[in-house]
Amino acid sequence: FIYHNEDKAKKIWELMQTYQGVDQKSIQRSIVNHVEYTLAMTRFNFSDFGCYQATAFSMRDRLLESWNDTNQYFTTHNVKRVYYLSLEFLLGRLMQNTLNNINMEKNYREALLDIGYDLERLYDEEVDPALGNGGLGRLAACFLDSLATLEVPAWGYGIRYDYGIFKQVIRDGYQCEVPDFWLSGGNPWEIERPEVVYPIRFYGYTEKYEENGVERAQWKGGEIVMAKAYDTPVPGYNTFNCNNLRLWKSLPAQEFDFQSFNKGDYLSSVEMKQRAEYITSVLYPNDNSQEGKELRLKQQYFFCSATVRDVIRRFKKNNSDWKDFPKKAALQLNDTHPAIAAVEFLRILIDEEKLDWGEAWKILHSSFSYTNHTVLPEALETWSVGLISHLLPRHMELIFLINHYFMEDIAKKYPGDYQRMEEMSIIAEGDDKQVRMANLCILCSHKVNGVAELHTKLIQETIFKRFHEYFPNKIENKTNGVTPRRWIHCANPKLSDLITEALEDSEWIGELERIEYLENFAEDEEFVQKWIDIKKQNKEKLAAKVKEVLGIKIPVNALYDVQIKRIHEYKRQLMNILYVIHRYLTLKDMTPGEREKVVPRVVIIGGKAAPGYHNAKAIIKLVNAVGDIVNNDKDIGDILKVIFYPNYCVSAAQTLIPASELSQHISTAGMEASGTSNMKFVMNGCLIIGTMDGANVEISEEVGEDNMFIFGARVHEVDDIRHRLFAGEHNPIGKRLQRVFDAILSGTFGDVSIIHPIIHSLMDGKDYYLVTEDFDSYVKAQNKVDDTYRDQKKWNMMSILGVSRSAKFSSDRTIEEYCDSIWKVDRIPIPTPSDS
Ligand code: 73E
Repeated sequence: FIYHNEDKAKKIWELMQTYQGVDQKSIQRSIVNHVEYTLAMTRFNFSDFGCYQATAFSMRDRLLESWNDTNQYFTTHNVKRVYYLSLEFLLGRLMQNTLNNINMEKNYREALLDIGYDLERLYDEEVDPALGNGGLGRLAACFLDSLATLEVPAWGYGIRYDYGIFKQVIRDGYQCEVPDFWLSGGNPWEIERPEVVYPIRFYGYTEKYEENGVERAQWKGGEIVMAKAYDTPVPGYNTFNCNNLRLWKSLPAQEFDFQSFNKGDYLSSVEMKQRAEYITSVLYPNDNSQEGKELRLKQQYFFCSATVRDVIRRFKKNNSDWKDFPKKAALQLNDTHPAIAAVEFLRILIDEEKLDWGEAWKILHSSFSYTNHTVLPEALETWSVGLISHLLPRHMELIFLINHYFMEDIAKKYPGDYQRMEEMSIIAEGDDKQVRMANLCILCSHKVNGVAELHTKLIQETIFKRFHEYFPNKIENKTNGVTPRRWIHCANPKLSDLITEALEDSEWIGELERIEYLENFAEDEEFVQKWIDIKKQNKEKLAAKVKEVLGIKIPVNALYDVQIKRIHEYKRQLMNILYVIHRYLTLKDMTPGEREKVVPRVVIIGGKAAPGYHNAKAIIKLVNAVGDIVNNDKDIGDILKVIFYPNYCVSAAQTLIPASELSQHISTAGMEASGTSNMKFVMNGCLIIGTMDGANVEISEEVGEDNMFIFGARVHEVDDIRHRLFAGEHNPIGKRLQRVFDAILSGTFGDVSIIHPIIHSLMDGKDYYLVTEDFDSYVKAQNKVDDTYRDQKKWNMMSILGVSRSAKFSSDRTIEEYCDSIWKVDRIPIPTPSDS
């Protein structure tokens, strides 16, 4: 070699600098290079989409530098890493976020403008990568941003689905699902890693053998599928550090099964190949409910096995003593979906690394931890013993063993308490024995966390009560958070600039605690006027979008009232639309003069229903049907508009949230674990109407109950009320609500017979979600909203106070808490090459 390694690295860095300069020419050169040489497009005519792709490639080049250096540094310093295992990452578009994080938005905007392209238009060319259902997947994405920003060595691991969450199209008021093949135009952000592949086994059998007097087992036979890695760089805000998101795609083990080929069974060999690829083809579109299909379990194991192997390989590069593993790796399970990773890890330690049970268990237990996101019974995962034994025979044996040792401990501590043993067992007995994945996760983890204070208290006292008694320090709280980079700075750039102007620097974007100084401006007239103007501009932008998408004109001077989230009975979009109908009927009773005095409202509801969730789909139909009547009623005009916003997704949220003035978080108390959009709305100056549920409780503690519209039964009252309702002891339905039901049933909104069975159940007291019970206090809260909105000074003050008191809900705070009390990892800022 002519150069020593370091000299060589320096020389190459200098060469790279000639390519990666931050001046206009360098940026332009790299973009045009990609137009001609990566995309092979002609410079005489490339579309906005072509320009978007080339720009993304040029940005990826930059990211790769810091990404490579970061990983190199972490490896040579043998640092502890966090691994966030999640079946879902709801990333949203990457270009704007990336430019902001690497502080190059201005440079790119100017460079592009100079060659005739508008950066904002390019943002809209990007497909929204939607590899998640809702809050759980979006939380994972916010965590990635905060981990990188806080310079924590961390990798996300997940699945590279060919099809993300379906696109929602509304036909005749009904939801239709259209596949989302998000990769059709290529994905310029990812790097394929053909060299990072692992064989993954399914089915087969276990073989027992003896080795040095010890009985050992080996898993054999079955089918092999390959897992191939795809990496997406995750840059932090205002740091050179760049983390990684590694997603796995399934591939056949070999192109052709030559044996069947030679036997003349060509078609079945191709079928095998397709079966392998099928594993990572589609994201299951259920939020907060389990789909117990074999393919889902296959996805889970496939991704967990590849991930665990990858983590172990990285560990072994620098370490030889297994006892050090927990000092080098912390694996976080995002709900129970990746639970099988724990068993796979144990299997590798015992069967392949030949550790004894005690050692292996200790290593597993000190490195794994688990987040619970829901108490809804239909979402708590169980898998039948039969299915696991068939698909993963060795894992089933290990689960039985884990359970056996645990049951021995319980029997020792509580002799004769069979009820307790039954409750705590991983196995639910019965004709069709089930594995309770949450129990498995709790046992395998040193820490378990809930996602908001109320939720954590609930899991400690209800679903995990016995575990909390037995492991009193295990279950703790980590209130969710959201990244202010995407949810203020990118989504609401004008608000971001105003905050920066008021605080006289932009550091709040990376340290949200600083935003509290905004409180000083809550009554500053000049500031408040700017605040109002920004909201108005955001509303105009949304109104234009609604016009473009739905052809409906919505007034800008109305109160924008928004509920956007997955459609679920517990989230009570039904209560929202019932109230809207009540409002409509009340308006119809009024004289034109009276109507003029009513606060005009635009009610927007958006969200996807799981394709098999009949009642949720019925609610969507009702909202659309109500919109059809109300929006075309000449008596009503602009005083009330009802919009079902189709295909709600991350990029839609980025337009909707900054334009909202009131947002609804109205789940039945105790049912929404946390909610995270509530936090985003507050950060964008929107007021909340909500129940004392999930993180709403903490939001009310921070911003003050007076600055929110809180209503409804409290969590400790819910069980009794429900019991009363179902026992037929319910109060008669109030007059207002009865009138609403009558209007629906008599066809005021056309044929909405799909919702009739739900309405009839409510009238019969079969009201599991307490819609009828909470309706009156909801109406009261809504009246208070109107009264407050009339006092614009007060409203704006509440809005500004909300933003200035939202710091707790930054995911940076959440991640710091995970780092300190669960992962025990340090912040590792890496030096930029020019420093070294
Ligand atoms: O309250 C939200 C919470 O904010 C909760 O419903 C959601 O997780 C968010 C982030 O913590 C959630 N999603 C799921 N469980 N909880 C879930 C369950 C099964 C499949 C997909 C998602």
